[in-house]
Amino acid sequence: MSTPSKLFEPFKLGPITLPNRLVMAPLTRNRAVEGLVPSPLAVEYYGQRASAGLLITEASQVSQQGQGYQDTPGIYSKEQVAGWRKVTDRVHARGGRIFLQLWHVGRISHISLQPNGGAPVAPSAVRARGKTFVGGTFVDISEPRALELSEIPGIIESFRRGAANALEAGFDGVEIHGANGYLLDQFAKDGANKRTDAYGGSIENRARLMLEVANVVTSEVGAERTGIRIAPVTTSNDISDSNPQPLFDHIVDRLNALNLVYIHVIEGATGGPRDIAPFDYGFLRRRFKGAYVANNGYDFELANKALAASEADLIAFGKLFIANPDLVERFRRGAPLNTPDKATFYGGGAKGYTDYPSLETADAAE
Ligand code: 8OZ
Repeated sequence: MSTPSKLFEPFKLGPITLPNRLVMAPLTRNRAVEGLVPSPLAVEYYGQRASAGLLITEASQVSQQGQGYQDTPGIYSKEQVAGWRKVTDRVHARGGRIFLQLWHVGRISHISLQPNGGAPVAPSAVRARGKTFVGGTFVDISEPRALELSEIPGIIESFRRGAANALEAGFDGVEIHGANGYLLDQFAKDGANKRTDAYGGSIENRARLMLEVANVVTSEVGAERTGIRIAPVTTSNDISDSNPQPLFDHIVDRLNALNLVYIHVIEGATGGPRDIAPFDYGFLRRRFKGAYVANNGYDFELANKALAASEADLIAFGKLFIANPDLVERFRRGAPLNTPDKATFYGGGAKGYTDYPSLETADAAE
């Protein structure tokens, strides 16, 4: 007899009911086609995973300026909205629910992707040490320029428009990408933000852009359909903060006041160790009255433990969903899992994208 698992209990997320507690984490796959439109393969890929309690799309830039890697999909053109509509139609036809992740990379970009070959934008002109992927190879991240105060309303507007487009494309909601060293995280953290205006210095000032974005997005689509992803201590994309606990205590307090439906918290180093730095996630959990989505390195056992201890409401799985379209059913049956193939994570076609077998297709093939 296996112990009953809370993972398979339904959960009410704002106006929608999730049939289980498994969330497919947002996963960059670099397979968008002409015009940075999701491809027919993306329709298949998300459709195959519709049994997840909730799907979150790969990060999707809200403007050309917000792009930092080749072949990532956008949510700013009519063609992109039409492409995403095919994805949401397929997921809904399969009985699923899907949010779109709204993204601006800020300084994590390369001039070749930027409008008129200009510098990527950032809170401050501080280059991130690291590489991005463009033109089929890894290249150094470009030197950014600091955004003018007068440009900030345009950034906020691009998120608002992205959120409106997501609804038009049929999404059930949106997730704001506030994590992993991208624009909103760059503003929030003092390793990247050296500004001396209303968007720099104090915690309140550094958190301002993320909260202003959250405010316009919730006004556009409703707080009950808006989540946000944060990564308090991640070191991804050369990001750091000298004192993340009070920063994120403040951010979560303010998100709570805006009634966001969930916070999606990457605990530890994104895709890496969970214990790189001391941080009290329980404090965020207790402060926030919406749902807590936990992510990073969870497996079946750790997920059950976190749910049983009420440390989280939902658990987001990344690599496991890449390799197991029917992860819910595999967990339910205690079936073996397919192994994710790193070589096909970023870019390419069907291989390593839509060809991982489900139990059903594996059975049928026998
Ligand atoms: C992997 C490769 C490129 C981008 C993130 C959007 O870390 C990403 C990303 C992940 O949030």
